[in-house]
Amino acid sequence: MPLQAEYEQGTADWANQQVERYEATDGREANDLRGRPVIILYTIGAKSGKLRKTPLMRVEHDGEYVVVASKGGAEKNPTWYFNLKANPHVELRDLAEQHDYTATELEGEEYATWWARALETWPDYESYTKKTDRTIPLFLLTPVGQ
Ligand code: F42
Repeated sequence: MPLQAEYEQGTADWANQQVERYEATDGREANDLRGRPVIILYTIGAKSGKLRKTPLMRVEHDGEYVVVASKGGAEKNPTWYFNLKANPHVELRDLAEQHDYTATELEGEEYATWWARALETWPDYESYTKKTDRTIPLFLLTPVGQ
């Protein structure tokens, strides 16, 4: 069941522009960051209840995805982290495919397994861990009703 809420843009213009181009071309354009694959995550705002659209690196394995709440190693988690905690029903667009998923925050061995997969997509994540004391959250997105 697709998310039903009014879309409200975030405050990162470059991210908003990437979302617009990605959606307008079914992922044929604006589908990467420095040549590495990008997906679009759709969440419901924890406070606003608005639909939020966030481009993130594509980390996928056997039909499941992980999204990495790195925000470039910033001191605090990105706000979409709080959206996922409050509303684990999300949508993810991978090029022309858009489906519903349930988000679960990872820890322990599962975290380590998926962290290694995330580094394959975007090695810079490792350097982000040196910029912040927080453990960069990972969310596993498991398909709903596919
Ligand atoms: N960010 C990552 O964290 N990981 C990635 O892998 C990643 C890849 C990536 C690839 C391409 C690209 O263009 C951007 C990429 N980014 C990546 C950046 C990502 O798209 C986000 O810009 C970044 O993670 C910051 O997310 P954010 O949710 O903090 O967005 C800010 C910029 C924002 O829009 N803030 C809004 C604002 O008004 O300040 C609020 C957005 C929001 O969701 N508000 C919630 C609500 O209720 O609506 C409030 C939630 C709360 O409880 O505070």
